[in-house]
Amino acid sequence: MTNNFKSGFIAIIGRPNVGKSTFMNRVIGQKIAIMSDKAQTTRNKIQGVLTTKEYQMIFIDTPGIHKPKHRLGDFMVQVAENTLNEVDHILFMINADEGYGRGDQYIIDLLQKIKQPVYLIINKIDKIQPEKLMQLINQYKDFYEFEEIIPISALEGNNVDHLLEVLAKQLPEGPQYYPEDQITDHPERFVISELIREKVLHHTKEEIPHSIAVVIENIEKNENDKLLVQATIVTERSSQKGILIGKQGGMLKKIGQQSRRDIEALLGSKVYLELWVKVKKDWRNKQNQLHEYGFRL
Ligand code: GDP
Ligand code: MG
Ligand code: K
Repeated sequence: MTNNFKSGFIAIIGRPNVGKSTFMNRVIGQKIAIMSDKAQTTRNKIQGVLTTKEYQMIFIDTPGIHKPKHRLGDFMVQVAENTLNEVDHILFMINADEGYGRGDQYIIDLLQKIKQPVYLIINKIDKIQPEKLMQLINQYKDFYEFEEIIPISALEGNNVDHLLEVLAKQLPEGPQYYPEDQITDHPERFVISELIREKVLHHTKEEIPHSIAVVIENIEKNENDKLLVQATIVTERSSQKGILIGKQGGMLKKIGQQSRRDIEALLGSKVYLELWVKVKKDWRNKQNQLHEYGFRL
């Protein structure tokens, strides 16, 4: 791997049926690494990993954002918002043939709070006239300051290469997070860390805000075919560490038990989870540590 290998996480959001899956299939093709469908609503699923010699793009689905009809709990909105603030790029996909709808407004409102670059992907351009496309572009331009507006046809492949080139250019330098031949049933560090982080946020709502990271230190099979997962929750202050551990370790135990259950469901295997809490002052501001934790803020 060369020094200037690039990598990053890309969230794809948009109403149902706008063509997200079709786009993923087009982009990843044979190389697709679909995560287990067992992962449920509040989680961020890795849709696929695209690895070339120059870069690795990890595409993520953020399910909470696809459900504008339901009244979302604060927590789910928070998870969605956190995810969107941690990825490198956001692709907001719309269906050219349908145009603007209430579901889009919900997403646009959410995006107002996000600082990451957002690309508007107008899909299904094979179904519309050029005039209609111009209309859409002008309409959406007023809604939000998109990094770029890119019309594509995921089904026929029009302009998809261009989109990938644009994204590749903007990716930060970074490690190859996943092996080139990433396969489905392999333990997924990122998803596991998100599952744990979700429990932490859930149980500590006010006290522990965004200032935590979960690092998966090690995953291995032990003699009994149980999967050993060792993870560290990184906080910024020792007071936060205290809260996370709780009275007689009660909080950490609760977080651990619930995380383990979810990880087992995800991987379909018995899991032994070891959780630690570490304090790293001001980690959010330290570039090298952010790197270590797989974040790009
Ligand atoms: P998702 O719900 O956002 O994942 O949407 P899907 O990828 O499942 O696509 C929904 C429907 O739209 C499917 O029938 C696709 O074949 C169709 N579709 C997706 N992309 C395009 C496109 O670029 N052009 C056309 N004409 N149809 C598309
Ligand atoms: Mg889909
Ligand atoms: K933004």
